[in-house]
Amino acid sequence: NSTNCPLDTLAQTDTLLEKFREEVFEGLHSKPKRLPSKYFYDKAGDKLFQQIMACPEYYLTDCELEIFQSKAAELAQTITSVNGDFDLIELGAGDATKSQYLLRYLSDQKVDFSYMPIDISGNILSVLEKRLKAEIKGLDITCLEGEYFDRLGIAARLSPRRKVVMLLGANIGNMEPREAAVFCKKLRTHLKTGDLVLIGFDLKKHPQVIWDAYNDRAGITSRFNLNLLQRINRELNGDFDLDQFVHYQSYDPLTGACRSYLVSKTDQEVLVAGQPIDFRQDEIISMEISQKYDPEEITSMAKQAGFMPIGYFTDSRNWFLDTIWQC
Ligand code: AVI
Repeated sequence: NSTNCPLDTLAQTDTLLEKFREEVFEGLHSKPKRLPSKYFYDKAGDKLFQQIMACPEYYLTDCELEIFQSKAAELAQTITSVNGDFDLIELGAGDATKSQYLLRYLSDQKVDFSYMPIDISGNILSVLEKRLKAEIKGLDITCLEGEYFDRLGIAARLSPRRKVVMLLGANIGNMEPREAAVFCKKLRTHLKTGDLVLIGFDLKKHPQVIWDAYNDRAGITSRFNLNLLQRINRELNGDFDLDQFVHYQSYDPLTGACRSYLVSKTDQEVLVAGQPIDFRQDEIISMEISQKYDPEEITSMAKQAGFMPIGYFTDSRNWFLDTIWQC
């Protein structure tokens, strides 16, 4: 656990900051300009995302919560249908809003497992660890701060037990479909025969429902996007004027791509770490994709990556799908 060693933590913070700087410059020098949405989640971004999840329009969390609350026993049954103790690894665990129901169920059933949440936000992991330890007596938990595959390698070295890897919250939707396919193949190479993955996908549905979820009336999604400019100001010595950019969201029901942009209101020059970046009026920065899928597309992605789907769990409206794949 990297939070135990101050020197390691400092070195890691330096590397993460350097990577952030590189990726921001790469994105702002691209045509069209883009910024990686994985950097939305600093302390302020974590808070804004919590607020998004509580928005009436943002159905995703409620749907997946319903699946975990009402189908914990079925999920657990599928997971334990493969023999042996296991490590339950959660990629991008956040505050474990959904997975906690599965953790509680498995603990109540006296199933032997350890929980290993992986998240890029050390801040959210320390909150999570404290809360889960208090709420689920005897839970064996090891927090791993950093990028998914780095930490997955560490998890494999920490214990020889079989792995059950969860990627919930439609996090896979924040990758371009091509990248998601590559990600699944890479995930497969980190796992052994018999290991499982449990992945949450947001499904295609009425376009208006999707569009509304990313255009909440309270404007929190807009602030969530703008917060990345604020983060660049703070961490990379930038001078973005947040009032000079506006959030714009699109959803294409043909492809399932739901995309967010920031649009420059004027011609302007912004300084980032001393370097000038020019914006024309109405020029966009592409911020995030939240891809929506058909169940058929999901099954084909699983098979192409070398997984066999062994369970499909949906909410009562069929808006969200958690699926379990076996290696
Ligand atoms: C974390 N992720 C799955 C969210 C989503 O729905 O794409 C992030 C988000 N962006 C805007 N609202 C929520």
